Amino acid sequence: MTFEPIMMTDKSDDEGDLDLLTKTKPKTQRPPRYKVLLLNDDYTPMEFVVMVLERFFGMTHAQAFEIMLAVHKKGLAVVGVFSHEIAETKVAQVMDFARRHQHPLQCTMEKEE
Ligand code: TYC
Repeated sequence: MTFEPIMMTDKSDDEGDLDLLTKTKPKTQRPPRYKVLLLNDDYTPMEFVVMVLERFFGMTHAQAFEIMLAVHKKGLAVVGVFSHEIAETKVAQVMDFARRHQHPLQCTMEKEE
């Protein structure tokens, strides 16, 4: 007794969903992340910026002082990366806190990559 190979010319017969499993690249969608940036200015007191970083970004005093100095020297720094909603909330909290204390401190967000 001999076995003849059967030529499959129509992938609709027994290949089924294997096509999807083997040939379709799974594109895992990750939600976009947003950098929150703090901008330097000439008037906002250093201690106020340190307080902002401690209060709204959960930094220790030493971390906050380091980042504040980086902003002061370089003009701006990323102070955190968050989902769109959290980033928006952080920016609003910082801007509102600065406005209430009459400091011109600016905080913005931008999409990562
Ligand atoms: N440049 C300010 C000063 O000399 C300090 C400062 C730091 C302001 C960081 C804003 O995001 C800032 N008083």
